[in-house]
Amino acid sequence: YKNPHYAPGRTTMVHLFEWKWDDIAVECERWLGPRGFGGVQISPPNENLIIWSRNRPWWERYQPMSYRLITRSGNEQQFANMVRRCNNVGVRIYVDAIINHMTGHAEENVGTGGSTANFGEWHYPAVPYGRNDFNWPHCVIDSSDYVNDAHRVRNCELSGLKDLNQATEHVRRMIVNYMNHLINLGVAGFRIDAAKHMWPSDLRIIYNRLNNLNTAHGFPSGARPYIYQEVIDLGGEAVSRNEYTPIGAVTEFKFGLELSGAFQRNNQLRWLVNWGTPWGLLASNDALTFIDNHDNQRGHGAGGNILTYKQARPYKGAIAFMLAHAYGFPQLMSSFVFDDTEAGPPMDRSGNIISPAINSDNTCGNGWVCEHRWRQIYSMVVFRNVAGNAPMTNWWDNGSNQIAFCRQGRGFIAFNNDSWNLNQNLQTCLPAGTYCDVISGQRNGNNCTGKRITVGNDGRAIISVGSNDYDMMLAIHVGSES
Ligand code: AAO
Repeated sequence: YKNPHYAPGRTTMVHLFEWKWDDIAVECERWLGPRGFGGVQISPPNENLIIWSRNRPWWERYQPMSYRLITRSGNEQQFANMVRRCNNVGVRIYVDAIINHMTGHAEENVGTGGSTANFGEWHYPAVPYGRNDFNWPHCVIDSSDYVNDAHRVRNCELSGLKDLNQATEHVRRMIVNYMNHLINLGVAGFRIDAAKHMWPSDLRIIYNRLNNLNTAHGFPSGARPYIYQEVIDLGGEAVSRNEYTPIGAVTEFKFGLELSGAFQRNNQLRWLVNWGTPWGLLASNDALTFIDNHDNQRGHGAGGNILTYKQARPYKGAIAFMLAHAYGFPQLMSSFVFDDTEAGPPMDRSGNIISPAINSDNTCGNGWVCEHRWRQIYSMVVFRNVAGNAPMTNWWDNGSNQIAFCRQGRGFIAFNNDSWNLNQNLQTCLPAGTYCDVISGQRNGNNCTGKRITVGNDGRAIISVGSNDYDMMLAIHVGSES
């Protein structure tokens, strides 16, 4: 369950938060496939409660009404079409699976597919679920439970969302049917929402009942779905992330928190010399890594001091470090613009999501940020693909916030987060030649729109990153010769 089954040479997925299926299909074909992205995490595809009383917040997608594939993002036919078209261009689809609970929102009662429920009675006819499918006695998690009561974290409601009992055979069967339906349609894996709120022993049974990935979509025979479980564990929790690594990968929330701190100069970059398990991070193979996610970029979940698109310069630095370093399985966030932390995606007055516009410089409009279309970010996806399994070597730092390292023979990167210039003769571990920095510009035929770096026969080059440069890093790799 720990292999994302990316197409050969691909390494990185992007969360296209609240995108429509038709838009994702074209994005795979015109951008993600050609640029070497490995996959897309999509918003939950199952029917959710419509919440007009809060002007259709983004979080209504986390209020399941049924497992029918019908949401603001599209219907089942559009979903199937997206998965097929993305797989055809080597881009995998990962589903955000909400299997811990059902909607518990008090004010409304109609789902995106027209289904209704009576949650006061724990009755969800469109699945169907009834009283016996939930945990009893009824209780709601309070914040102290996270510290000292694993039982309540698993068996009480997460903020009033009706808490399914995954020990029940009927519940297991409904969940497995839902997930297998998605696997048959060609998805490559799942984010398990709120995994810490379910017992690992129940999850193991559910995972083991999942089908192999669909060979008609290009997966090898016998391939298991990639499973990454959302477990927020920054330490001091009654529920530990280590309870979940035996059954799948886990979202590593410490990763983005620590890198956000470092790139905001709360910690010197030189300490990143031993980035990885010595920092208390999960084993690399177990870790789904990211800087921000859809929750903490707006103060939900493990919020607080996380870099986002709103602090673009240090954010791009942190993302570049994530992608240049060998640790973990990286995921990029692709956001819509927001000030109100509850606000849903760009929509018209009927609540239909408005598609992103694509500008001539490849960036997005219509209220979409599209971090995955920022040059400094998509170029680093290529860097990571090119670096492959090459070891990290030749760490250099200035004892402060200037660092550099190689991915032996494949790529080289330098960062300057100090308030003075970086000017050094450094080992790049690359074959001699002239390279185009993929951060300040890009290669365009024999032209380079960014800085040119000349690597000598000894692999060394003069590296300059000014403290006032637009970006704080410089990156070159095999394939960026110019
Ligand atoms: C909405 C309304 C609620 C209403 C509810 C029911 O906002 O007011 O009561 O509906 O009608 C999302 C939104 C929720 C929304 C929900 C349903 O974020 O606001 O509720 O949709 O519409 C916990 C879970 C984690 C969860 C996170 C948000 O453990 O699984 O809360 N994330 C996922 C999704 C998320 C979604 C759901 C789950 C539900 O990614 O989008 O919710 O499907 C501690 C615990 C964490 C806990 C946090 C939050 O964290 O450790 O496990 O996350 O508290 O309470 C420091 C600590 C850190 C601590 C944190 C916050 O950072 O180190 O451990 O402080 O105290």
